[in-house]
Amino acid sequence: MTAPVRTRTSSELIQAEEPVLAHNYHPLPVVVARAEGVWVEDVEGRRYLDMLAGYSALNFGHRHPALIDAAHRQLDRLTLTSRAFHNDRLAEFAERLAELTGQDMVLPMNTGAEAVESGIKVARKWAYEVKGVPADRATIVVAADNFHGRTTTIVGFSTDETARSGFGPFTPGFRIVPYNDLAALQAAVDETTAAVLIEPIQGEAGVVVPDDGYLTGVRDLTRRADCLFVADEIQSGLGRTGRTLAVEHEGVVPDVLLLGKALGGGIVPVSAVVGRREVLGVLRPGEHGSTFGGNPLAAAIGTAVVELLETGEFQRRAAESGAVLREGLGELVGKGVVGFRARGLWAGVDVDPAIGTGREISERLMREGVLVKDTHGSTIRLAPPLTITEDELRCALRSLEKVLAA
Ligand code: IF1
Repeated sequence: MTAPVRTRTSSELIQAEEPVLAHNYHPLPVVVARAEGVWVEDVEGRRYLDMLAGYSALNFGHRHPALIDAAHRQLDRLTLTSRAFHNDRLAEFAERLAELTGQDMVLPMNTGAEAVESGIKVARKWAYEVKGVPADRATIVVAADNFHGRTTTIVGFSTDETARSGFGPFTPGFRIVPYNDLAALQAAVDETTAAVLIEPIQGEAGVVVPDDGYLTGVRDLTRRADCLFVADEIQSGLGRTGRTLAVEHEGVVPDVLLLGKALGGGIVPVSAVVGRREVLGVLRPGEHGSTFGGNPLAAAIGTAVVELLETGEFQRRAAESGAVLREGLGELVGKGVVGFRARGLWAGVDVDPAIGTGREISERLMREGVLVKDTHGSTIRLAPPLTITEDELRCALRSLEKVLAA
């Protein structure tokens, strides 16, 4: 008779990880065991408001019924074929995603970094085959303080020493300019430029919202320079800022969109490069691929995610609840908050360092039953599921006020 499975306590589980799990994170001391909607529960049954939502991968909340149902139905039919064969889910996913984003073609991948890497490869191939850049001379312009993922090529053009030191040598062909600076961008673009790759709002940098007109400027500048505007909407997209895509705040249509995180509904990794036919059309059989990219389970869940976004309900809630969030944060300025940036249900909150570091604030909030993540210094990020109610949002803001006043 097998020994009864003794459920280990939170602290036992945290200790058990230590010798066997790579220490590439420093998680808050909370061990989540179950979740629903905006609420998570730890091993001992304590409940927390999840104000991080998996770094915006849980836009629809934990285990949204429509998404779980789509996953269950597909699990009982087919999960993986590889793309050596067709599957009966991928066409609809690609059609619905292209329509939702106003683009022509979809390249399905899995993680955000894979979508970024695939976008870099496609932009370079477009530069050589369509723009006529000499072989191996293509350049891509990125912004300082960017975050696009953790592969060696991507960290090679990061300006965050923690993310890149010790991982060289790096991939050449990238130019870094200050974010939100059109003159600097203009100076960096030339006949070798394949693309400008930027986040419409910089997430890890602390939810940095560029000046009105910046995205329009990038659009105009890249069109005049005959290079691609590649928008990384992996975190800012899919309802987070109150619109389907953050670029919609300026009515800008990039040549290529990179999507991920919430595209998988918080269930499986789903990402995609979505773009114009002239760009994604450069790929021919055998030139790019992925074991899991476009798998039927991912496509079924991705289609259910697109269906939720087609209603406009989540974008509307992010815009309406986002107004409550902005108002609540405004009332905390001068009471421990020294500044904040917000768009939709996404905010970077700069706390007075005298009160504590972002990590210390996160730990105090955890003890109040609210889970957040610090970014840098004394900035914390707020990005709850878009399903959060205004009462739950006010509850989280009251906890923040209490922690700041302590
Ligand atoms: C970590 C935050 C960091 C992203 C944008 C691509 C990716 C991300 C705009 C890559 C991923 C995640 C990665 C995770 C923490 C989180 C994050 F900003 F969202 F908080 F790090 F900056 N483009 N962001 O934000 O997507 O490969 O992870 O699926 O690495 O610690 P991925």
